Amino acid sequence: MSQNERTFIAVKPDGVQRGLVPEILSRFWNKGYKLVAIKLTLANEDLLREHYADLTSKPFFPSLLSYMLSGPVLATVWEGKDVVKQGRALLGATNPLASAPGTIRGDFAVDMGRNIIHGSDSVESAEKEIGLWFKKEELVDYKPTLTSWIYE
Ligand code: IDP
Ligand code: MG
Repeated sequence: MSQNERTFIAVKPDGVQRGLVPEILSRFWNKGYKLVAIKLTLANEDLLREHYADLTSKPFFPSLLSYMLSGPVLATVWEGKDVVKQGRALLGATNPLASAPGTIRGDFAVDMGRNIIHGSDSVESAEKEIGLWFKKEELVDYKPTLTSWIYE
């Protein structure tokens, strides 16, 4: 299992406005994952149509679009062993009412349409999403000093 696996995690506009950015970053940092890229940004419709390409025909897509356009998004990329799957576990189920307590959505959200955070669902989606939200030069290459305390 590669220590270089990457995932795209975004704090959605409600998570940003509710001041949950530090809490959410802490969960990934404290777990031991490496932050590779981070920026506060406004999405646009073209980007979101690509990001959510599999959902454009869903009845909730128009409200998902306006939700994601309602304020800034904190876009991040994290790296580490099994980070895609583990990241989804840190997030909790899509519907916060079904997310276990202890997960980000389980602890901080109630509604599906205000579930505060996005995480890639596979290594392939992660690659696609990182490419959509970040330029290559925004992904920072460095070696965290804690690596040998996190990996055997
Ligand atoms: P995910 O974010 O857990 O990967 P997806 O099925 O990819 O879930 O859906 C993307 C986002 O669309 C969800 O996080 C949620 O905000 C929204 N969404 C999904 N299903 C519904 C729904 O049935 N009603 C309202 N919003 C939904
Ligand atoms: Mg998804």
